[in-house]
Amino acid sequence: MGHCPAVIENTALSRRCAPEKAQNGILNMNDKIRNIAIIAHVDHGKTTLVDQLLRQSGVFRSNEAVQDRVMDSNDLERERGITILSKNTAVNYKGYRINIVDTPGHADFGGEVERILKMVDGVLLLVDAFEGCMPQTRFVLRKALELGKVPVVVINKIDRPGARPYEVVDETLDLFLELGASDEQCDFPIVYASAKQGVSGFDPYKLESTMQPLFDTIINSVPAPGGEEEGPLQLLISTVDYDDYVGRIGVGRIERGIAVRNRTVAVCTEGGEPREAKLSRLYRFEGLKRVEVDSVGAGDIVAVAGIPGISIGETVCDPLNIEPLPFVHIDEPTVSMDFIVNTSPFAGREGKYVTSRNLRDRLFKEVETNVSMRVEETGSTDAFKVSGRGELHLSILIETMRRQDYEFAVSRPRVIMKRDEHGHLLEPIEELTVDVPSEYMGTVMEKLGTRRAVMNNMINDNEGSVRLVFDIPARGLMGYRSELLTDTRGNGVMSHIFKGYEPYTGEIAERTRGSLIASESGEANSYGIFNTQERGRMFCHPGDPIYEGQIVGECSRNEDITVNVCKKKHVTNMRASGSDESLRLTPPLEFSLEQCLEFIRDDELVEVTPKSIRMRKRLLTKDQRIKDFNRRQSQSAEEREEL
Ligand SMILES: Nc1nc2c(ncn2[C@@H]2O[C@H](COP(=O)(O)OP(=O)(O)OP(=O)(O)O)[C@@H](O)[C@H]2O)c(=O)[nH]1
Ligand SMILES: [Mg+2]
Repeated sequence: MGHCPAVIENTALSRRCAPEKAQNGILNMNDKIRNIAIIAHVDHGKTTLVDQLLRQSGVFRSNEAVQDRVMDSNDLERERGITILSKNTAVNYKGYRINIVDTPGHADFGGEVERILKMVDGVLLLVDAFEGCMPQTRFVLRKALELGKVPVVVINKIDRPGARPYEVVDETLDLFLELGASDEQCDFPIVYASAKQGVSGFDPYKLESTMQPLFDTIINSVPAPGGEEEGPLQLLISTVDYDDYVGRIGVGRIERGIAVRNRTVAVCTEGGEPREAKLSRLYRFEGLKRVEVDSVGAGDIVAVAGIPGISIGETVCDPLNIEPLPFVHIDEPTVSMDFIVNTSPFAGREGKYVTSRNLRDRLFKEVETNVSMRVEETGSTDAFKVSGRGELHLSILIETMRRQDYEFAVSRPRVIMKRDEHGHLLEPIEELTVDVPSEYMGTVMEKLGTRRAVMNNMINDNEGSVRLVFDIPARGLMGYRSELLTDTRGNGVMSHIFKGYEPYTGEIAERTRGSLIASESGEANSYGIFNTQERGRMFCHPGDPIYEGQIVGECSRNEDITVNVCKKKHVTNMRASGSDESLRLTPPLEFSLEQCLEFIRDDELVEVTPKSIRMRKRLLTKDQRIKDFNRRQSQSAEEREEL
C-alpha cells in the first residue's frame, strides 16, 4: 500500500481479509446477494465501470462486440454522453449475485439517486483520481450516509496523466468527516481502478489486471440485504420502466416475504387507498436482460409487470397484511417553464401530437416516473407549468418529447422563488465550481461578479489551473455555460449543485441585445438576409421557411427591430451588375435547444417540433405588439396614479 494514510490502509486490507460472515449470525437465503448503487459526480466513470463489471463477470460472449457505456441505452444518453435515467443490472461473481444500479451524475437528476438508494445496502462512491471530490460527490455521498448505506470508495481513472490518488483519498476522507459520517462509515475500504482499462487494486501503483479486487471488496464489505422471507410480502417500487409488450414495469426491492407469480397483491402508498392487482410476471435482472422467474425472495431486486398504473413510491403488499413503506423525501423543483400548444403559423406541419389534450396527457404521464418533476394546470387550457430541478432536467424532457413527435412551444425558464415566514423573498442559490487555466481567472471572476456570484474558495493546483468555488443565484447561472466556454476558449469546466433558498440578491442585468423579427412570412433568401445582416447576427439560411413574428437574428442594439429576410430583389429585364451569388452572407448562428432557452425573453417563445427549433415573439404581428406595449404602459401609469 506504499504511502497510503494509515487509517485507510488498515481498512482496505483488513476488510478484504475478513472472513465471510453471515449477517447477525443468521444464515439467510439471500446471503449470496449484494445490492449496490454506483454514485459519483458527473463523468467520473460510473457507466464505464458497469461495463467492466458486466464484461468481467462473463455477461457477454468472448467474441461479442459490445458498445461502450452499454447501460446508457437511450438515444439522448448516447448523444450527450451522460446518464439520464438510473438503470438496473446484475452480475454473478463467485456464486454471488450482485445487483447493480447505475445512477446519473448530473445534479439535475439528483432526485433519481435519492430514491435509488432505497434499493441498495452499499454504494460504490467513485472519485476521479485527477479531479477529486466535486459538488455532486458531496451531494450523493451525503444522501448515502444519511440513509446509512455502506460505502466503498473507488478512486477511478488512475490511468489519467496527473492522477493524484493519495491526495484524492485524503480529500474523500475529509468529505466524509465534513458530512458527519460515523466512525464506521469513515472506515471505508478503498479500491483504485481504471474502469476504462478494466484494472483495479489496493495499491494505485500496482494494479491487478482485472476487476477482481473490486468484486471481492463488494462481497466482503457490503452486507447481504437481510430481511425475512417468512413474513408477508412488502415490496417498495423505486423505479418504473415501460415495455411495449407487458406495459408498465415496477422495479424495487423486496423488503419482506416472497413475491410469487400470479399471486394477488395489494398496492398502496402511506395513507392511500389500497387497490388489488395480480403479479402476472416477475423478472430478475441478469446482465442487460430481464429474465422471467416464478418467485423472488426478500432482499432481492425484482421487476414486476401486470399492475396497472404502478407508480414510484408505492408498496406491493400481501392483501391480508397491508403495510405501506415510507418513501424518501425528494428535493423540490427550482426552475419552471410553460409548455404551450404550438400556435405558430407552421403548427402541425412537422409533428404528430399537437393538441392541448396531447400535450396534457404526455406531461402528466411524465410525472408518474420523473419524480422530481411537477406539472400544473394554468389559467389557460393551452398552457401547462412544468417545474424541474434545473434547466437540463427540463430540456431533456423537451428533447425527448420532440423525438416522440410532439410539437409545442416553451417559455423562458424561471427560477422558483419562495417567501420566508416574514414575507421576505427567497431565491435558490447554487454552489458553482469552475476549473480554468489561471490566465482566464480574471475574466471568469468578472463575469460571475455581474451575475451576483460570491467567491468562497480558490484552490491553485500549481500546474497552471485554478479551481474557483462560488455561491450564485440560480438566475445568474442561466446561460453561463456557453459564456464560460467562449471566454476560456473551451478550457473552462463548471459544475453546480443546489445549495438552498436564501434571501433575494437583487437584479441581474439581462441580455443587452434585442431580436431581429421577421415582418413577413415567406421563404428567406440571400438578398433579404444580406440586407439584414448588418443589423446583427442572423439565425436563418436562405431557403428557410419564415413566418411573421419569428426571430431571425440577434439585433446588435438593445432593441427589437422588424426586418424582412424574405424580401426579393426587384426583377428587371436588364442583368443587374452583381448577381445574388456575389452577395456575401455571414454564416448564421446555429443555436442548440439550451441556447435558444437562454436567449429568449419573457415576451418570446421557443417553438419545438420534431424537425425544427425556432424562436418567436409571443405576439406575432407588430400591431399586436404595439397594442400590448401601449396597454402595459397605460396600466403602469394607472398604477402610478393610484399610488
Ligand atoms: N482515462 C480514463 N477515462 C475514463 C475512465 N473511466 C471512464 N472514463 C471516461 O470518462 C468519461 C465519462 O464516463 P462515463 O462512464 O460516461 O461517466 P459517468 O460517471 O457514467 O457519467 P454520468 O452518468 O453522465 O454521470 C468517458 O469518456 C469515459 O471513457 C478511466 O478509468 N480512465
Ligand atoms: Mg453514466
